[in-house]
Amino acid sequence: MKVLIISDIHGSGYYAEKIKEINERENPDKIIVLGDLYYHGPRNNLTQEYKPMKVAEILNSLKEKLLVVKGNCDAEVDEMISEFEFQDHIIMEINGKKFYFTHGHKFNIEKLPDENFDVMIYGHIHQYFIQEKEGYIFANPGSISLPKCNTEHSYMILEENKIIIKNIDGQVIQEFNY
Ligand SMILES: [Mn+2]
Repeated sequence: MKVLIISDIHGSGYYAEKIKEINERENPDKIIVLGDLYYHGPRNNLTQEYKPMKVAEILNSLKEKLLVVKGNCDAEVDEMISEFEFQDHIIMEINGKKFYFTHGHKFNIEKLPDENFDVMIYGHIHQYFIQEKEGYIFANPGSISLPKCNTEHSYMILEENKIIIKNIDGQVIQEFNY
């Protein structure tokens, strides 16, 4: 199974359009969005071509393969424009490993949930990384639209036994085999 992971769109119509292009180029079986879909939040600047409705339209067009977890900037009213559910977290077996997907403000590399997992994937910090710690793997796709600390606009691919972070042009930034 090939999975595309996107996080922290924060209302950018421009980068939502990029998600459409990435989906066409990568052709994943599933797309998982790790929260913070429509709003910029009080601490962030407006994203490029700030247009929450356009983000919703593009994500709705991908709903057949889309899974979404709720971020700390996502509101109840968002469900009215979204043709998909916002889940607290997602646990899924992918290519033989148990993955725990969450936004990252509640659980992360510093704070583990009660549930068992092999790999935790979360967004929220807007900086990509892949790291092993105490027998677990932790990884973050970064933010597609609002990268922080001079990182690139990025996304993640899970394929076979690989976790791959790519920039929006599809160039590999970091790759990890488990
Ligand atoms: Mn965010």
